[in-house]
Amino acid sequence: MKRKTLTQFLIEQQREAGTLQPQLRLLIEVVARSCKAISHSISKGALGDVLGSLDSENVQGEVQKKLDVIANEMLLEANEWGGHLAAMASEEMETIHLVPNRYPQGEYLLLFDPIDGSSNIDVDLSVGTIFSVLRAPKRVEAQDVTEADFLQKGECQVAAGYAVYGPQTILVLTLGAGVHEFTLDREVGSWVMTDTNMMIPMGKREFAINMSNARQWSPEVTRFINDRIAGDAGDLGVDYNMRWTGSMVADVHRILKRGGVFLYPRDARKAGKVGKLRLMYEGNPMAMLIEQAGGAATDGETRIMIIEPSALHQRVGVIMGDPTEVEAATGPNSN
Ligand code: P6P
Repeated sequence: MKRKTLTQFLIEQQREAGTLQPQLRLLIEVVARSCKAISHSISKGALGDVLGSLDSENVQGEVQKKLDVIANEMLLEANEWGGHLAAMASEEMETIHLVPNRYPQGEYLLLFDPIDGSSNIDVDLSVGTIFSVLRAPKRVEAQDVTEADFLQKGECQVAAGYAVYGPQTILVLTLGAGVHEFTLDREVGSWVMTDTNMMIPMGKREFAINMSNARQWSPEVTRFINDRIAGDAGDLGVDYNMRWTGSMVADVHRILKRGGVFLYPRDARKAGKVGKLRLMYEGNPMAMLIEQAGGAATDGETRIMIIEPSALHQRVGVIMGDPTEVEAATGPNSN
């Protein structure tokens, strides 16, 4: 049977489901095209002078990889002129990026982590791009959006997705009605649907966490992990497996496909920083995808999608995946 392309899927969503406004369809197509270009740059490696770090740091205080900046520029340039966006925000930019006045303003806001797990690039391991789409507020003619307009809860997202650049290049997308997977056909240059209405396989015994942070964990997370390390000799009576790829996108994609749970919990490492991952362009979009696939996503106490943001780059603890596992790792009084 002939496989459906992303364009065909989006046209059907627009025509039949009526859930897809034209500007949002254009946004998804532009982001998907940008991910194709990013994939092409990544695959050049040392041959394309895209490896290594710059002398600069991003707003997170992290050394920027060349591809962090290249991918960020690709997403900005591709999305500026289409008239579908009012502004953009990125892990790599301290402040929001307004669509220049020479272009029409649209009704959406786009947030992204252009290269998630970028330290993997120099050693040829999987990385990803994460994106989140919010509605821009209704505003009077020529009134610019502000950073405050981006501070919307995860459940306000109208779409979310990621590209994972691994042995295949795969785009995973939700418009709020299921999770759908597209694999890049490099010969034709099309995104081809390879999975649809994805649901996380339940009851799979695999967890993803960076064990080197163990001394910083909460008692709940410590007990959760120790029970699983004890395996069939412990209270659970069954063995677990562990994976940690250093890229949230790659780990969460594995969980979507074969189950398990991902944890980057808040830890005591840095006072005031509730975790390493960022709420607006990592926690929220990945939580929307996981929940749409039948999973759960908390910060260790609260459902991520209802957290009221207070800052564009605020951090969040993340526990997401199989709901039974998430519940076991989430502290009491969670909501
Ligand atoms: P660590 C990548 O830098 C990232 O933001 C996530 O993609 C990934 O899950 C995590 O940080 C890896 O962190 O501390 O294990 O290097």
